Amino acid sequence: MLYTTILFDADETLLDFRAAETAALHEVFRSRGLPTDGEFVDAYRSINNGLWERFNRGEIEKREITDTRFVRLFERFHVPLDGVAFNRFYLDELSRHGVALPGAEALCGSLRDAGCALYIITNGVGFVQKRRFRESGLAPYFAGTFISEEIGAGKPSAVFFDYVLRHIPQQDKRRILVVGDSLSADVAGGSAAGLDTCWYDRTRANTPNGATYTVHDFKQLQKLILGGFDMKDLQTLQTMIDESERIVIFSGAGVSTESGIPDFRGADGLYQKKEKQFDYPPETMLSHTFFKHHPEIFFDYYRTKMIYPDAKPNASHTAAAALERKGKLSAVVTQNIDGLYQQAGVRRVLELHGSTLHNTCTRCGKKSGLDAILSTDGVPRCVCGGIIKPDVVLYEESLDADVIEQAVEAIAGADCLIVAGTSLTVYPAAGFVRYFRGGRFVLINRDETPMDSQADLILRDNVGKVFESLKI
Ligand code: CNA
Repeated sequence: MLYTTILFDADETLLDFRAAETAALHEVFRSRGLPTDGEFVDAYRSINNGLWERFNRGEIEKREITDTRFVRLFERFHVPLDGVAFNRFYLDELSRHGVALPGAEALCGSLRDAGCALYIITNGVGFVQKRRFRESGLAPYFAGTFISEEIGAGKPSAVFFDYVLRHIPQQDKRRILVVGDSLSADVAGGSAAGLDTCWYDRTRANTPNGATYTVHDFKQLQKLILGGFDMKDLQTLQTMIDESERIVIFSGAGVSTESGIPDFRGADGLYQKKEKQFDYPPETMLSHTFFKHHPEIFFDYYRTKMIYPDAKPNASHTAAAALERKGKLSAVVTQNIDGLYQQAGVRRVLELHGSTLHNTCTRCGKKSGLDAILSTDGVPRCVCGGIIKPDVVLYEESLDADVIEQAVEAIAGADCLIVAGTSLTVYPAAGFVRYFRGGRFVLINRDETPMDSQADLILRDNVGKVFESLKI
């Protein structure tokens, strides 16, 4: 479990605010002989929502919402009542309606039982939110409640989040997750405070957003928080790394997905997508025979799907560089062709499948860089007229014998083997793992692999996240 502290927004995340608001409005309007539905209630909602949005953008003070929403409504409909006093009446009624969303109590119970500390972070009126929260039955699962009115600032302001962070025991920001339904208040505020965020997109709006994660239901949220690696496993890995002197990292496409390069077989991998613009499966297009017979289609696919000149290394690559600087890494043995380890500063990278950064003329053998592919259209040609071929190992081609020898030697001599982001299904590369004889065989992968049963330690999570959490 990576996140041990969860900061939950209240309304529309755990509490059914819409139901509470509807019931309270109905009650207060009815008791004063005002309409309880139709245009009158719609107008209230639109005034109120507009004010909240302006508050979330920092344009108005919280007081302006509560002091003016009924005043504006009554002005519009010529109701001779005091809107400020009516607001107090309404809030008192609202505080009696605390209804948890279906499944919220089970979620909070499972998170608390797993050892998570839960907190409420809510924009709202102190006594109303507290009472509604008590009414909802969720209060016993929570270690604390932070309400904007009591702090003197609300989400998304830095003042609010700084206050919360100063008042919770967890001081490692990487272990804290903000969960909420509002992109402007919860996601924007949490991200600005340097926290990971989870947008609860209950209505499946699927809006582009800056959240670390998006979930649509509590099941997904529970899996996200509890399904990742355990802190105990992270500590075991940390100890293994601390005690090792000849670490080898054996990696695959999964270490680069967090840099925006899709893998082949993962959930969002190239093999899962229907390639509308291409008539052949990726394995066929990336074969030697296909390159020879259909070079135009090969280069079309290669340029569109295999080259990512703007990709930047992520924590998996920079951690390898840090281990090497400390003298603890013998080599990175990778199936990747993206050059991201070198970009992160790793010096000993054994590229089993070559690299997209290097190319060779099939006629005169002249070497060229990525530019030879990027600055041309169609089939790239050398000055001699020959076809320029990327130095990547295509299906049906053999691996470089010298690279194989070095890789096998590094793996056989390692005291810790970290296999990361690979399905371990592409041979002969995957078979090299079997040369490891040490006692620390670690697998970091989102999906299961055929060698899970042989691993001493498995962390089933995002590999970048795991490396980011280690102290190297
Ligand atoms: P693969 O078969 O696509 O498997 C990738 C594995 O990584 C899957 O099991 C995923 O579940 C897992 N995974 C994906 N993202 C993450 C993540 N963030 N954290 C943890 N696990 C994750 O890829 P392999 O490397 O095993 O297969 C070898 C092929 C893929 C080689 O020939 C490569 O050249 C080729 N490839 C390389 C790149 C690249 O260079 N970045 C990209 C795509 C494919």
